[in-house]
Amino acid sequence: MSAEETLILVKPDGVARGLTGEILRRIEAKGYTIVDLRMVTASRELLVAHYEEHEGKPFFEPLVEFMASGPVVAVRASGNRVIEGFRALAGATDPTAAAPGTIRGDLGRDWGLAVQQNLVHGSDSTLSAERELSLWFA
Ligand code: IDP
Repeated sequence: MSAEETLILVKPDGVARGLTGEILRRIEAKGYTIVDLRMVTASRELLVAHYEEHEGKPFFEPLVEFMASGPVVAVRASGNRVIEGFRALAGATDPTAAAPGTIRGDLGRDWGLAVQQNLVHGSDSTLSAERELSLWFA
Protein backbone atom coordinates (compact mmCIF):
# COMPACT_ATOMS: atom_id res chain seq x y z
CA MET A 1 0.00 0.00 0.00
CA SER A 2 1.47 3.34 -1.04
CA ALA A 3 0.04 6.50 0.53
CA GLU A 4 -1.31 8.96 -1.98
CA GLU A 5 -1.74 12.69 -1.36
CA THR A 6 -4.47 15.11 -2.36
CA LEU A 7 -5.31 18.77 -2.03
CA ILE A 8 -8.53 19.52 -0.17
CA LEU A 9 -9.88 23.05 0.20
CA VAL A 10 -12.53 24.15 2.65
CA LYS A 11 -14.00 26.90 0.47
CA PRO A 12 -14.99 30.37 1.78
CA ASP A 13 -18.60 29.28 2.39
CA GLY A 14 -17.40 26.39 4.56
CA VAL A 15 -15.10 28.62 6.60
CA ALA A 16 -17.71 31.40 6.92
CA ARG A 17 -20.38 28.94 8.07
CA GLY A 18 -18.10 27.51 10.75
CA LEU A 19 -17.91 24.09 9.13
CA THR A 20 -14.11 23.73 8.99
CA GLY A 21 -14.01 21.52 12.08
CA GLU A 22 -16.84 19.29 10.86
CA ILE A 23 -15.19 18.85 7.46
CA LEU A 24 -11.77 18.07 9.00
CA ARG A 25 -13.50 15.65 11.38
CA ARG A 26 -14.99 13.73 8.46
CA ILE A 27 -11.60 13.54 6.71
CA GLU A 28 -9.93 12.18 9.84
CA ALA A 29 -12.86 9.90 10.76
CA LYS A 30 -12.49 8.25 7.36
CA GLY A 31 -8.90 7.45 8.31
CA TYR A 32 -7.02 9.96 6.17
CA THR A 33 -4.05 11.82 7.63
CA ILE A 34 -3.84 15.60 7.64
CA VAL A 35 -0.21 16.17 6.72
CA ASP A 36 -0.30 19.95 6.41
CA LEU A 37 -2.90 22.66 6.71
CA ARG A 38 -3.01 26.43 6.20
CA MET A 39 -5.60 29.19 6.17
CA VAL A 40 -5.19 31.66 3.35
CA THR A 41 -7.13 34.28 1.42
CA ALA A 42 -6.12 33.27 -2.08
CA SER A 43 -4.90 35.73 -4.71
CA ARG A 44 -6.60 35.94 -8.08
CA GLU A 45 -3.37 34.67 -9.64
CA LEU A 46 -3.39 31.51 -7.51
CA LEU A 47 -7.08 30.87 -8.24
CA VAL A 48 -6.74 31.37 -11.99
CA ALA A 49 -3.90 28.83 -11.97
CA HIS A 50 -5.85 26.45 -9.74
CA TYR A 51 -8.96 26.56 -11.96
CA GLU A 52 -7.16 26.81 -15.34
CA GLU A 53 -9.23 23.95 -16.82
CA HIS A 54 -12.40 26.05 -16.37
CA GLU A 55 -11.11 29.27 -17.96
CA GLY A 56 -13.65 30.55 -20.49
CA LYS A 57 -16.66 28.82 -18.90
CA PRO A 58 -19.57 31.05 -17.80
CA PHE A 59 -19.03 30.28 -14.10
CA PHE A 60 -15.26 30.92 -14.20
CA GLU A 61 -15.27 34.60 -13.12
CA PRO A 62 -17.94 34.14 -10.41
CA LEU A 63 -15.98 31.12 -9.20
CA VAL A 64 -12.69 33.02 -8.91
CA GLU A 65 -14.46 35.95 -7.20
CA PHE A 66 -16.20 33.64 -4.76
CA MET A 67 -12.99 31.77 -3.96
CA ALA A 68 -11.19 35.08 -3.29
CA SER A 69 -14.03 36.43 -1.13
CA GLY A 70 -12.68 35.12 2.17
CA PRO A 71 -10.24 32.73 3.75
CA VAL A 72 -10.05 29.11 2.69
CA VAL A 73 -8.41 26.24 4.54
CA ALA A 74 -5.99 24.28 2.37
CA VAL A 75 -5.27 20.73 3.48
CA ARG A 76 -2.64 18.25 2.33
CA ALA A 77 -4.18 14.87 3.12
CA SER A 78 -2.73 11.42 2.62
CA GLY A 79 -4.01 7.89 2.58
CA ASN A 80 -4.55 4.90 0.36
CA ARG A 81 -6.71 6.08 -2.60
CA VAL A 82 -7.37 9.40 -0.83
CA ILE A 83 -8.06 11.24 -4.11
CA GLU A 84 -10.99 8.99 -5.04
CA GLY A 85 -12.00 8.58 -1.40
CA PHE A 86 -12.22 12.27 -0.62
CA ARG A 87 -14.25 12.92 -3.77
CA ALA A 88 -16.67 10.24 -2.58
CA LEU A 89 -16.84 11.92 0.85
CA ALA A 90 -17.44 15.32 -0.80
CA GLY A 91 -20.28 14.15 -3.04
CA ALA A 92 -21.55 15.56 -6.34
CA THR A 93 -20.65 19.11 -7.39
CA ASP A 94 -24.26 20.30 -7.15
CA PRO A 95 -25.23 20.35 -3.45
CA THR A 96 -28.88 19.70 -4.28
CA ALA A 97 -28.00 16.54 -6.19
CA ALA A 98 -25.25 15.40 -3.78
CA ALA A 99 -26.21 12.26 -1.88
CA PRO A 100 -27.10 12.51 1.79
CA GLY A 101 -24.16 11.20 3.82
CA THR A 102 -21.68 13.27 1.80
CA ILE A 103 -20.27 16.64 2.88
CA ARG A 104 -22.08 18.51 0.11
CA GLY A 105 -25.25 16.40 0.47
CA ASP A 106 -25.50 16.88 4.24
CA LEU A 107 -24.19 20.42 4.62
CA GLY A 108 -24.18 22.13 1.21
CA ARG A 109 -26.81 24.77 0.50
CA ASP A 110 -28.08 25.73 -2.92
CA TRP A 111 -28.27 29.52 -2.89
CA GLY A 112 -29.31 29.74 -6.56
CA LEU A 113 -26.22 31.79 -7.42
CA ALA A 114 -24.08 31.86 -10.59
CA VAL A 115 -21.54 29.69 -8.84
CA GLN A 116 -22.21 26.57 -6.85
CA GLN A 117 -20.99 27.22 -3.33
CA ASN A 118 -20.34 23.65 -2.38
CA LEU A 119 -18.05 23.83 0.66
CA VAL A 120 -15.06 21.82 -0.53
CA HIS A 121 -12.65 21.11 -3.34
CA GLY A 122 -10.73 17.87 -3.83
CA SER A 123 -8.18 17.09 -6.54
CA ASP A 124 -9.57 14.77 -9.20
CA SER A 125 -6.43 12.84 -10.32
CA THR A 126 -2.84 12.21 -9.27
CA LEU A 127 -1.68 14.73 -11.85
CA SER A 128 -4.05 17.46 -10.55
CA ALA A 129 -3.12 16.61 -6.96
CA GLU A 130 0.59 17.13 -7.67
CA ARG A 131 -0.06 20.34 -9.58
CA GLU A 132 -2.50 21.76 -7.00
CA LEU A 133 -0.38 20.82 -3.97
CA SER A 134 2.58 22.65 -5.49
CA LEU A 135 0.38 25.75 -6.00
CA TRP A 136 -1.11 25.84 -2.48
CA PHE A 137 1.92 24.51 -0.55
CA ALA A 138 4.68 26.14 -2.58
P1 IDP B 1 -15.76 19.66 -8.50
O1 IDP B 1 -15.42 20.76 -7.51
O2 IDP B 1 -16.93 18.83 -8.02
O3 IDP B 1 -14.57 18.85 -8.94
P2 IDP B 1 -15.62 21.05 -11.06
O4 IDP B 1 -16.38 20.63 -12.28
O5 IDP B 1 -14.13 20.86 -11.04
O6 IDP B 1 -16.34 20.40 -9.79
O7 IDP B 1 -15.93 22.61 -10.88
C1 IDP B 1 -15.19 23.41 -10.01
C2 IDP B 1 -16.13 24.29 -9.20
O8 IDP B 1 -16.78 25.20 -10.06
C3 IDP B 1 -17.27 23.52 -8.53
O9 IDP B 1 -16.91 22.94 -7.31
C4 IDP B 1 -18.32 24.62 -8.35
O10 IDP B 1 -18.00 25.46 -7.25
C5 IDP B 1 -18.13 25.42 -9.63
N1 IDP B 1 -19.02 24.94 -10.72
C6 IDP B 1 -18.83 23.85 -11.51
N2 IDP B 1 -19.79 23.72 -12.41
C7 IDP B 1 -20.64 24.77 -12.21
C8 IDP B 1 -21.85 25.20 -12.86
O11 IDP B 1 -22.35 24.58 -13.82
N3 IDP B 1 -22.42 26.32 -12.36
C9 IDP B 1 -21.90 27.02 -11.32
N4 IDP B 1 -20.76 26.65 -10.69
C10 IDP B 1 -20.14 25.54 -11.12
